[in-house]
Amino acid sequence: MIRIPYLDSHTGGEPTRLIPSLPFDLGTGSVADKLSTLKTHHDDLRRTVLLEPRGSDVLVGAYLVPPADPTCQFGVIYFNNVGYLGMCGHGTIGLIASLAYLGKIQPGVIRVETPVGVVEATLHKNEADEYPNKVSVQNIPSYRHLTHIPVTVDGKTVHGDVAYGGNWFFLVHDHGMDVNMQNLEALTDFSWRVREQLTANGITGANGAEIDHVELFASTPEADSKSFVLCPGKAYDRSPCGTGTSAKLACLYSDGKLQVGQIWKQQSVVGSIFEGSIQLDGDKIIPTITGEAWVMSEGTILVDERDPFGKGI
Ligand code: PYC
Repeated sequence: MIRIPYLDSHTGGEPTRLIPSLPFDLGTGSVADKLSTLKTHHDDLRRTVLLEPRGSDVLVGAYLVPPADPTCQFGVIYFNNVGYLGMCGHGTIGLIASLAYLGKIQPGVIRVETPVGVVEATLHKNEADEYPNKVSVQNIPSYRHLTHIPVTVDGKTVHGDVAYGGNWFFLVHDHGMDVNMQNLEALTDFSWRVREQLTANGITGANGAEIDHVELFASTPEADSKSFVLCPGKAYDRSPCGTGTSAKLACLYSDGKLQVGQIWKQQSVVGSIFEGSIQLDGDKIIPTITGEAWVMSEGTILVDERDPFGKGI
């Protein structure tokens, strides 16, 4: 029997399953190198941790790995039901709150190496006795790559911006759909078809990068904006999506609609809110995303070698 300890949290409704130690060694390279070893040699662990019957398409996983960058305390690799993420905002908030729960960190600044760069998390002090769970994540430089790109789905043409916030996003405003929980099936279907059209029409991020997240925006009286975010494996993000909010902030800045130091409140389709703000880095922005995470389950994954579905369906 293989035993793998885990700790589950959620950030604004979006779960993160933290694997604090891997059952094998990934060498001494950068976190990007470790990701490439995982992809080539250990992808069955991703499937074991996340897929049914043990997990579900909604879960995002986080492997805690040693950083190569000497300025970082931790390294992390995020993964989902279909592969790996460059960065994950809700996941980093969940990771930091989970490390606080485990007693591994105190309030303050924690530098984390991801496959796409170093992010700086601030764990805020808590008034109560419980573990601190409010976290701000200073993300990697983010930017808009393409503006107002038309995409036609079933004869209806919508327009979207292509932007990077640690993952690649297509951000659509003129979809005309209700962004609410009663409309999840239609939102999922439409976003998926937008994504298919991006692929069919060769619309990509920089250097041909696949755009694997679609965001549909709407207005709300409870925040500056509300969004539905479809993730690469067809699950929707229950949180406002940290990397998606970073992409949104990059577009707002490029449009002259967001200034340095201004707070932007982004609400998810389930109602949770992240606060975002920006600093500048040349013609890119450095977004900071703030949210809260709650630990909700801890245990041990058991993999019985005889189980035909022990490594996922
Ligand atoms: O919060 O960045 C995020 C994220 C990406 C995919 C799911 N959540």
